[in-house]
Amino acid sequence: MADKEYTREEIEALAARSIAQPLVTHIYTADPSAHVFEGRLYIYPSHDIETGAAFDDDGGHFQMRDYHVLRQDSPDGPVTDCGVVLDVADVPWADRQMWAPDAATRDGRYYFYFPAKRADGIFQIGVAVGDRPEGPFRPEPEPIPGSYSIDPAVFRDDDGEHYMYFGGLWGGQLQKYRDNRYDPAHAEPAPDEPALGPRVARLDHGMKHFAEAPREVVIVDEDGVPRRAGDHDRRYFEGPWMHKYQGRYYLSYSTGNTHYLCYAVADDPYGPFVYQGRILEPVVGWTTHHSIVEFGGRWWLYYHDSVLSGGVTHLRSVKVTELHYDEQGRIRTIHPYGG
Ligand code: FUB
Repeated sequence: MADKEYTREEIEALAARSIAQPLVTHIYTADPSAHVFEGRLYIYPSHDIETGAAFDDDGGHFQMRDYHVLRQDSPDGPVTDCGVVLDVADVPWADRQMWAPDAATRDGRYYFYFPAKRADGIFQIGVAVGDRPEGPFRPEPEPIPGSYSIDPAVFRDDDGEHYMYFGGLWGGQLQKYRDNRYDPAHAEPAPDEPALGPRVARLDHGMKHFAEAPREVVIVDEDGVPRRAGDHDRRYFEGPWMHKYQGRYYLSYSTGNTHYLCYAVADDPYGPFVYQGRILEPVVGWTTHHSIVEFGGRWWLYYHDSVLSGGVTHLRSVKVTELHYDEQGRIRTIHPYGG
């Protein structure tokens, strides 16, 4: 998971060819979860920092400590940094590594969901509550019971029910779970075995608990065969996002070590999801992570890359670009540096 080295000339060329610019440059931001609340765009990102932590395959160099919220009146308009909305020091159960968050609203309250490591090094997902989309958020004293791993993404269906999709491999620890139980001896399945999928659980109406045990989401090919664990170009790795387009459920995600954003479609929020293709080709930096939101009758991809930091994987910047569908509802692949 070490950085790819770029020369200054290479980075300058990539910056010049970039299809979008960082939303903000006074801080590093990543893993953007964008929502329309009260008619405006609110973006809930990770807040990347440099701590000097050593690189490792478990993402030990991602040592984020707090969260900011960004706001826009339109995707191509100015960005307001609403400031710090939650700090690890204020979360009784969390010790470190505040990774990719998300937010949702119900009955006039706002719920901020975030993964963090407990003192024993195990990731769980917490929730903090506020009265405004820009926070501040007051954390619950304990993580969400039954939650594990990273990258919560909360989707509101048309009937008002909310579903949390979550999970990430390697540093995200998803490979250590089977049937919602942790065993440090578990690893990724063998290459010819079915790949691990993200997990989904419906939230209860209080928004602080699962209403059911998390289920594993299956991604299949057009013949209904589950993706294999060795299919690194297409198997799920981390960063789930759910949106609905023309009545169908679109699950998008990162393939991790092959650096693609891909998607799969289903008729049910639990799946199975049929693999469709790529949304975004690789960006500068090891990770790729996104959200998809409709605003003003158009669709937008919020994503990140590491161009601003000169290619430093754990110092990323959120960007936004328009996303297009063809007549069959297929998403057209985006090339972040043109071409
Ligand atoms: O930002 C830390 C981690 O990197 C996220 O949780 C992953 O999705 C990846 O973007």
